[in-house]
Amino acid sequence: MAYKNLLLEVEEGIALLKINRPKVLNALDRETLMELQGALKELAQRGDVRVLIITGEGQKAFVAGADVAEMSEMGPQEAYEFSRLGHETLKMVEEFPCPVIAAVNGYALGGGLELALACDLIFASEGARLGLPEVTLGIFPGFGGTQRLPRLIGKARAKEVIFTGEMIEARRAYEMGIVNRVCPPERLLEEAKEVARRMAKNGPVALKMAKKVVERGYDVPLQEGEELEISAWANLFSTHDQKEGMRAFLEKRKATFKGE
Ligand code: DAK
Repeated sequence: MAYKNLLLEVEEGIALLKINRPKVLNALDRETLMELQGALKELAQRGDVRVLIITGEGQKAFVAGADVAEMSEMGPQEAYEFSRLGHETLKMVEEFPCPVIAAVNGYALGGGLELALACDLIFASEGARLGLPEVTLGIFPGFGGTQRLPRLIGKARAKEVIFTGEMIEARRAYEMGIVNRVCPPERLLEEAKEVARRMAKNGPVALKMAKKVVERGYDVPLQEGEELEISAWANLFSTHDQKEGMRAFLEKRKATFKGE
């Protein structure tokens, strides 16, 4: 399907999705969020996608936030609907049935950083700048930033980012544990694709279930998380891929996974 504000390609199981509004630094308006939902549904249904990479078009920005021009005119009802739309979209990213890598190629601000935080891994280019500047606009992060960032880096560090509203360099974001790795700008997409290809070789059902168990288990007491792990792990023994993966190891050959 063709999108107005997104560019989408799939090559050898790796989907590359670019937010494509470079004139406004890829700011997220309602139309783009709705298109994102459409693209995520399309990719999840295809069956041949093993890893998704999300990045921004152009040299300057991943996503510079929710579209301030559009938001500035909203009344409370529209703001409520916009908030729901944003939350639903990021939930779809978080629950996407394969690993998702954010390749942060420039500014990742506000809703843009919140989008990256909904991804499983964040790779950032050396010059990228990240932040949650919402308080400078008289609001606070509303697409999950107040929830996902403290869980990722702890309350004190998250509060520093949220309360100052200041941008941080990619290297500092790495030290804080927001970013998995920092790459030279010309290497960013290639490094994301290399890691994606390595993940894509593994059993798709195992990846999907591992992601689900990490996500669900993170927010529940340890014992409950362990129960989730036990049942999901045992269920894998009803799949073709578990049999194939273990047989291939014993027969000293490469496994051919089917995703079932
Ligand atoms: N929205 C709309 N347009 C934006 C934008 C944004 N977030 N960011 C940049 N642009 C536009 C600029 O207006 C400019 O447009 P023209 O003037 O050319 O028409 C163009 O992109 C280029 O930007 P600049 O000229 O400003 O470029 P600079 O290099 O000088 O500066 C910058 C880059 C990233 C430092 C600067 O653009 C900037 O500060 N942008 C705003 C960053 C920001 O505040 N982002 C956070 C937005 S608030 C909610 C949930 C979540 C949210 C909201 C509601 N609910 C619960 C309801 C999320 C909120 C946010 O994300």
